[in-house]
Amino acid sequence: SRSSHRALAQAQSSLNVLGTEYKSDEWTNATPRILSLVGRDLHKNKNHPIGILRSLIENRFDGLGYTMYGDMKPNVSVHENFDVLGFPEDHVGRSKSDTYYLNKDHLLRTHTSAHEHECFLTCQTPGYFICGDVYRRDEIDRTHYPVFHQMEGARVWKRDDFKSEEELLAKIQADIDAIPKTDLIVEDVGYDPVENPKQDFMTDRETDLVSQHLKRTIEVLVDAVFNEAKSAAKLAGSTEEYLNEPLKVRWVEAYFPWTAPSWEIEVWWKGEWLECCGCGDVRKLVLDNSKLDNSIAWAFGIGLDRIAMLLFGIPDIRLFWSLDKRFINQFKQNQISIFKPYSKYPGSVRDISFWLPKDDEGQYLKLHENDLMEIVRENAGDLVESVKLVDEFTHPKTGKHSQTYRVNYQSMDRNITNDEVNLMNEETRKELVQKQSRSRKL
Ligand code: FA5
Ligand code: MG
Repeated sequence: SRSSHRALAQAQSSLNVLGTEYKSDEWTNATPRILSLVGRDLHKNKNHPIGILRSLIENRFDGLGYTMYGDMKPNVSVHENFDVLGFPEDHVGRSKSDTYYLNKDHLLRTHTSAHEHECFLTCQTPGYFICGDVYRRDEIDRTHYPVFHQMEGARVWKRDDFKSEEELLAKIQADIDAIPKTDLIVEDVGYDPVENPKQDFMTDRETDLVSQHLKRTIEVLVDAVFNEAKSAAKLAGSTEEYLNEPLKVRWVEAYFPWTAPSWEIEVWWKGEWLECCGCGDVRKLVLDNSKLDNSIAWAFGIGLDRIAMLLFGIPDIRLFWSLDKRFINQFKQNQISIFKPYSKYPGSVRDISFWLPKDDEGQYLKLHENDLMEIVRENAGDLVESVKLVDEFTHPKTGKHSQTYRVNYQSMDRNITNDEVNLMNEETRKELVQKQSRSRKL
């Protein structure tokens, strides 16, 4: 059965990821199913929506001084992914419930910023882009998948390259002037000097110019991508209202441990603000430990999958991973085309209810939602469409606590049988019982 496969894999003393051996320990939680997705490299496939979106962006920045990286492996150290970027020890991103660990010192990168340090050390051009697959333990629904793709960008100015501060500022201004103009409608809140402060090592003028260069660069990216999305929708015959409106974006303040000030850009799309990219001026700590101690820089990171869903009209994020020819053959290099559904297969719903176990002190143990998601995912893989908490109950007298989750099983490519669904659901139920008795023993 699937759960005994998993038990076996976890009992193994090491994991091999893209040729590197990792000795398992109590932090190891990357499952065989997740590891089987490492190396699929959708971002390297020029005929796949993710690869097509990547090319669209990279082509737009061709000749503007950026090295394009796309081959960096997703198995990285905790040091690269968190420590070197100044993540505090207690940051939730570091927890086993959010991140896939290979062992206590290594993990599957949770963001492409894991390579910021290395790229700052080695990149020979003023800037770079990195595209890669990233991994996060998360909920299961139409827009969440444990693997998605990010594109990172960064740009550096070395003070030592200039004779004076005036010359440096003039150069950044010239670099801003060289950025193509867009006709976006932009709303910018600036930044709060207390909540989202600039850094002392940068002057006001430097902060202002570096931030302008950052924002104008991301606006070019957003303009290219979303205007392309509009053209594709029009070409496919859509006459929706939003297609005739100018594109609206807004800058909102954000927080990242390795940038200050920090922002996110949101795009007004079909009646709602869509969060698409985090960014900011790189913190001194990161520059210093990357041998850029007399430099100023910006960085951003954008998620590709949700944007590709809009661009290609893809209704469910799982489709990106489909090997069905009816999906794969619809997409061609450098072409944005609207996905034509080949069929819709019925879903099959099962509820799973359980009482939460007590610990030795008589406290009810909490099940982390991501742990439940992982069990369902391991047993059902891409046959699970969504998992939702539909009911919670605390008994008024005993204080006993119960939860009911609703699992929708549905394939993008074929009909699934009741027997199949029952089997997967039963495996999940059994594993929850095992987990419950294990946690009682702890
Ligand atoms: C980051 O990952 C930062 N590394 C971004 C960054 C880079 C900031 C450099 C500053 C400097 P965040 O977790 O917000 O930030 O993710 C960035 C983008 O990835 C989001 O805006 C969103 O578009 C996308 N994203 C995040 N989580 C998911 C998910 N579960 N599924 C799909 N896309 C996601
Ligand atoms: Mg975010």
